[in-house]
Amino acid sequence: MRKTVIFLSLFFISCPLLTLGGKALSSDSSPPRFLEASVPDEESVRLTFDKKCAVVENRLMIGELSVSEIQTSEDGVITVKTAPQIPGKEYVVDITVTDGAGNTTTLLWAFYGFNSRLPTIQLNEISVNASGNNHADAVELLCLSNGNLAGMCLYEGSPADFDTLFVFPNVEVKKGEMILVHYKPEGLPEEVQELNALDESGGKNSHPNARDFWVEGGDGLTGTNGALTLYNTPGGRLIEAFLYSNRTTASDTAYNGFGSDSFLINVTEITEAGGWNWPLGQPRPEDCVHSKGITSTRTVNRRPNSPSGTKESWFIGATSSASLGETNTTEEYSSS
Ligand SMILES: [Ca+2]
Ligand SMILES: [Ca+2]
Ligand SMILES: [Ca+2]
Repeated sequence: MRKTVIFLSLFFISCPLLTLGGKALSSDSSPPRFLEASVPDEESVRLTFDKKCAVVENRLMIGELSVSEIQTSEDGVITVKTAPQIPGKEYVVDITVTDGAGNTTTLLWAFYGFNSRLPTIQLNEISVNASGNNHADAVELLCLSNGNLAGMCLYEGSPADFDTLFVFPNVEVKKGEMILVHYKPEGLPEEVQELNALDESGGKNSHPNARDFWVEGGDGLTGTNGALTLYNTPGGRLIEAFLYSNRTTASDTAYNGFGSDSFLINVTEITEAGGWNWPLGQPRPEDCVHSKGITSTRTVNRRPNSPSGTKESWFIGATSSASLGETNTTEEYSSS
């Protein structure tokens, strides 16, 4: 008989599994192995193990959410029907399953309540490499429909390798609303997360008509080579990616030309999710948005009505054209 205890968090995908093994005595000594979990809709949670198993009596809790039904399948899927989840609220599944041969596995798995009302939204302006009196790294998002942001998240990197993860709170947004995520707060009391009015926050680059959020402990975005990814929920579905680089396959050979292990991990994960267009079919740094020429006042701007995940949808704005919280410039920077 073997017992396994696993703590898993959807928020910290990269954390190591904590596995506590017991004594192996019987012939079938392998405990059910946890494979994956997901939240298909606002009234269910799905856990997948490597073999058929059942929930041990009184060993399933999902915070204060009541459970109405548990379905198990031959291929190891356990589907739990719950009371309606609150969008964006953090819940923890605490469950012990058994394979019927005395082998059990205990799992703690954290997730955010399903949000069926995410707005259509895009990355709209990116400020990296910013410094000086009135400038700091930030990401502007544009809401293309009404909705609620709960649980949506922005990675500085991608789920497999990231510097920061910002999870948006439960807040209603309107079509046309702009959101600013600030990556280098100064720790000022006026830097507040704008859950209600749009003019609540002060702080560098805050805007009275845009919704300001601050990445706690953020130390800025990498200046020349990096990835940003927007997901519907931590570790969930990729909404959009932004990749930028000043490298080329001619200038760099390390890590397929991307120059660092982390960057290549991001590129690979985004590519597998179908999040970036590679004209030659394989990732090359020159097919990221070219970062040479970006300054505090020359930010990277999304072209209106342009598709996701291609460098053609972005351009570096002319000097002094940064427009965080406002409509993007149409004037392009020319290095010649
Ligand atoms: Ca504001
Ligand atoms: Ca950083
Ligand atoms: Ca703008």
